[in-house]
Amino acid sequence: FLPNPKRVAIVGCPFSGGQPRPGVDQGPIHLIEAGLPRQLEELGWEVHFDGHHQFEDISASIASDPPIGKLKNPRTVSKVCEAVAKVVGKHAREGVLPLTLGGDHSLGMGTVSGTLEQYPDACVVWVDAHADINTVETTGSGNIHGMPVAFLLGLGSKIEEYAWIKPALKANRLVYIGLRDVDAGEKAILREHNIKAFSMHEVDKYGIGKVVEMALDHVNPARQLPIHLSFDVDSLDPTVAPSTGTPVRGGLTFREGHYICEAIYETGCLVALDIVEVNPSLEDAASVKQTVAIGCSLARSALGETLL
Ligand code: NNH
Ligand code: MN
Ligand code: MN
Ligand code: MN
Repeated sequence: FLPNPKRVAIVGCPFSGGQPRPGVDQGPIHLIEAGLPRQLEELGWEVHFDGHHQFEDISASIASDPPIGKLKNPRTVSKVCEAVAKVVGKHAREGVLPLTLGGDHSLGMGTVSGTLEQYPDACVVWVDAHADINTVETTGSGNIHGMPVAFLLGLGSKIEEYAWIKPALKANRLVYIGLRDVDAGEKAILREHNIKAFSMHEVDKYGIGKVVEMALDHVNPARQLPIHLSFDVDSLDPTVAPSTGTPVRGGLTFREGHYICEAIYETGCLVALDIVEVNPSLEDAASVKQTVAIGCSLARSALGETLL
């Protein structure tokens, strides 16, 4: 499925409305300024990047976007994600691999929707400390970046503003790696729908090589289905990627994170990639630089770096 010639379109999404901490909207700007487009060119990719996505006036939108139930900024998140789904879908249709740079992880409902439009049988590997599967009913925070997977699966009661999402993702085409901070309501959903998850406990027990193999055996047994990799940098240990909104200790090492990306590239099935939740306004300058550099190197690994 990897495009031939190797063409990647960077979809920069300066958006933070799915969570409360300002600054995550600057993530994509820092990743680009750190030289990601040129780094990917050096790997042999033809890189399309025509500037960061311009959403209609987000601050105006958020100012007139009262909660729906518990959900915060619900209309704004929906509009932004619908626009992202269109852009990602268009790139996928044209045979260009979309690399979405967040921004917060609510964007995942847009990116995965876009992928599934072109590749209805795609599977999703969600690398995260969190399951992001709260429904309208279970969310405690009301932050929509904790909910995109529920929308993609069509779980929870429907809200009109999100009617554009066709819940095309099947529970058996989804797998998690890196979980360690999962809400009680989310655990019940994972159990009820038999969703495969490799938490840090399994990473410790089996090692990352075996975990990725088992994860792919579950969602993509013959390695013939397209793969969407949605990588939340908070899956990494906070000592590795400190500048993120909801760090949780006990996370993936530098190599474990990169190994996941390399192993998925190696399948030849990658069709879309998200790197999200880099927040350059958190922690000191050295931490920001380190986290931005890791965002870039994860993208490079997923696009073929370090394999000999
Ligand atoms: N589960 C919590 C919530 O629903 C935290 C989600 N935070 C994340 N997810 N950063 O990746 O708000
Ligand atoms: Mn383009
Ligand atoms: Mn996430
Ligand atoms: Mn997370």
